[in-house]
Amino acid sequence: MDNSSPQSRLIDSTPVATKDLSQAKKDLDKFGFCLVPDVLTGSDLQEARQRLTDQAEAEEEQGLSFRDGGLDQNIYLPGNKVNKEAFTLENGGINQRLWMLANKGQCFRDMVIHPYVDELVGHILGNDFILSTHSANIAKPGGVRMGLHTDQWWMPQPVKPGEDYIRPSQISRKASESFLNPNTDLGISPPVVANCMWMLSDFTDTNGATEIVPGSHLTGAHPNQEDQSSYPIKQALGKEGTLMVFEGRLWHGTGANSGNTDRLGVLTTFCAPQFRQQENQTIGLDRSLWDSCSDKLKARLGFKVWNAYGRIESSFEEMIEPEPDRIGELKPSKE
Ligand SMILES: O=C(O)CCC(=O)C(=O)O
Repeated sequence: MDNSSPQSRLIDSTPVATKDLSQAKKDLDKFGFCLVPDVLTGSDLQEARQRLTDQAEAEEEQGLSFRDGGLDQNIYLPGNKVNKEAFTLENGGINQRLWMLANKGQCFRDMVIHPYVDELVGHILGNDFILSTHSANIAKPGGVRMGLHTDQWWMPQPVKPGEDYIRPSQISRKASESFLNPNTDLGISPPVVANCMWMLSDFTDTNGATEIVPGSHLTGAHPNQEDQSSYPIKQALGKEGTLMVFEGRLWHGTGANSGNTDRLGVLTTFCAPQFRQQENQTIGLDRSLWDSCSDKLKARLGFKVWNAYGRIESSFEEMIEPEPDRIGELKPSKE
């Protein structure tokens, strides 16, 4: 293979799960992801699994369930508009997604501030990262491949000085030419997102373990959404309790579940503090939880001001409040 082609950076193997965090960081650098076994064990694992399955059942019962991964789901309407009605069991959805887990259990809030997250996500993003999405994906029997994508599909590609570029707000999930076949002589974009997959059940090659392409994070390219048949796709396999951390440029997606058990995964996705969170954690946080949130959790949720970004009034503010004093239209007392 041509050594300068993006494909030459792909690696035909996966890292061995390790509790040695310095090795895990090397794996992140080399493969784009790492696997840490037994991060959740015993009652912690049991509690997280129970909380997730109870919440999932209740959301289904109450008509709140979001389902994707169905073979016959009619996701697009004419004109490429997303069909909002498609994401239900009745309309062919299989995998159950749960959103805004910060509101749905202490065990989920604990994941956001876990020391391994500080270490491994911090290795990718530096210390001040914030929560982008906290969701679960229960990959159920019959669910199909999600398809490879990156978690920073919106990140502008490097350009030559003066060269035309895709206007940042026009970047689309369907990668265009400069994303599919980038000129890597210009360098590649750094990771600005990092994702944690908490395996609350075993992840196997039949129950939908996450598909990944090792080394794809260094290609500068994004995967083609139309045809992925030539990519050397592997799966991130692990025992229950394993934490997989992967960086935002890695090509990945949910695998097909051809087995007969649910694959329980929680995805805690972080971004650097200058980027927009996918779920609006600051507006979305259940206000009754505020007093019990540690400063560290508040910071991760996005309440901490970063270099004057995210503030409301004074740029010296360090932490914003969920119900801040707002200064409205004022008039001087003597007019
Ligand atoms: O469920 C998985 O294995 C990965 C999910 C994913 O890539 C996504 O939701 O963007």
